[in-house]
Amino acid sequence: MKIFDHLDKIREPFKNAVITIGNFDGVHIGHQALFHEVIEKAEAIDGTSIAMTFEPHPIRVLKQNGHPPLITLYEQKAELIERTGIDVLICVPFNKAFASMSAHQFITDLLVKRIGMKAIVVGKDYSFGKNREGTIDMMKSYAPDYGFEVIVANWIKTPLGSAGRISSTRIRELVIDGQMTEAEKMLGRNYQIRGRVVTGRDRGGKLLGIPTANINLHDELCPKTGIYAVTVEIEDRQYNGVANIGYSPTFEDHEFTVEVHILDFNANIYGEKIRVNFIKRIRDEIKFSNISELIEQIKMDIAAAREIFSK
Ligand code: RBF
Ligand code: MG
Repeated sequence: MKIFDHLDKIREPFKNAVITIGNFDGVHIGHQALFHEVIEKAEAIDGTSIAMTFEPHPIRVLKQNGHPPLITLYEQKAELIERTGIDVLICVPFNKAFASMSAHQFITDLLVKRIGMKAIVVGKDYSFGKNREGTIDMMKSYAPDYGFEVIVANWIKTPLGSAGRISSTRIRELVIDGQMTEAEKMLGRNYQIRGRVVTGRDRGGKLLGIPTANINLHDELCPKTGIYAVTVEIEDRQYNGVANIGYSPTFEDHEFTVEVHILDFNANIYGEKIRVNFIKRIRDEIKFSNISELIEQIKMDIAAAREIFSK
């Protein structure tokens, strides 16, 4: 996949460009279906499949008071889009100037002239441009004169047993609620966080005999506090683990941490970038009256996780 991180880097229109446009936070199965329609159409017209997204996420630029944490930061989003088989990712640096572009200019100058759009794939609720004034009908009204086709994709069916339609908002709610199995169905993969291993309180290994790798999260969505069965990716290897997210209420410092104990592992990984995939929530955090009870419980968590992984 070729990535264009600035519009000026697009020197000439792409051959028979088929495009879809969105924030694609989460690259969930609904987004993936759009990408597959783009790829299919591109194949049919011997064209180029293109995804256009924005960085930073527009809500970060346009919202005055904070914004929801993201399911996928840019690096992971680009990786996931690449995995779908899309030829080109156009990542528009988003700022207020770009946001003020009219829907007309967006279609004619950017999509048609610069990119060479021959077809656009949109979801049923698609709107775009300044104040979301661009609609599917507007897009369709330009199509004959500017020589492109508008393909409105149907919603894909919600996975078995889950309610409502698939959306980034719904997935955020599920993750915040610790419903990782439900989130997994809509993402088409496990929810993942990434971070560098930082120095913790140096208590897990020394005091409890259960060392943990602590990671700092930035803009990423954090699952509900509690204990989880996870897998951990370090460079090209994957391990099983148990994660604890929360305040370790047994202790007095009440510091929020995201930490993972990696099973059957004892290398020093300070400073390394790791990825943690959430498989299943095991329980809430508990305030224990003494450390040996905490250790006993963590040993049971490890056994519970091993049971989950053996399935
Ligand atoms: N700390 C608590 O105070 N209560 C808990 O229920 C708790 N559960 C944990 C479960 C696992 C699997 C792990 C790895 C840690 C847990 N901790 C808990 C955090 C523990 O206190 C922490 O790792 C050490 O204090 C090191 O900072
Ligand atoms: Mg630790």
